[in-house]
Amino acid sequence: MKANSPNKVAIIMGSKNDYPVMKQCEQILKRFKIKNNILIVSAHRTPERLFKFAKNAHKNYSVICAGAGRAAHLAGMCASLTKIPVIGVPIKDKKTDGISALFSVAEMPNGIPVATTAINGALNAGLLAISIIALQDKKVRLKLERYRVKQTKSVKKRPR
Ligand code: RP5
Repeated sequence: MKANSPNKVAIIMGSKNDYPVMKQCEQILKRFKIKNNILIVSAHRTPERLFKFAKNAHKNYSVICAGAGRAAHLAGMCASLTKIPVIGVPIKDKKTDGISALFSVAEMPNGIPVATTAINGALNAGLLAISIIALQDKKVRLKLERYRVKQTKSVKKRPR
């Protein structure tokens, strides 16, 4: 990562139909006041857009969160074209349960890593991006600590 890389996250998805899931990533970043840009970039339907985006990503972003369903090559292809961290979100769509997407995102060959969340795990993708940014940004680190404390306190001892 370049020293002057902006603390901005790219949220990309293969289809506008992935947005209801990827919105959770957007919302958690918003809560932490982390800038983000949301784009539709499809590995299969817009390969040239993908190439241009990923080749230039390091100039604009510090992390990429990439959600896709079915034959989900988006995160892996991005990772092959950039050195900034890529977090892949396998998405369950109308036709599939998300398992094919999970394997497509998780089963990367040695040398090109993609951090993979659970199926539809867009919120955790956002939190992981926040953790990465927190390594270099003290304000974000403190917010993350407060978020965790609040979360812990919100868990009741009994279910009723
Ligand atoms: C993937 O195929 C997309 O990420 C989406 O999850 C899935 C289906 O796309 P649509 O046909 O709904 O646009 O590339």
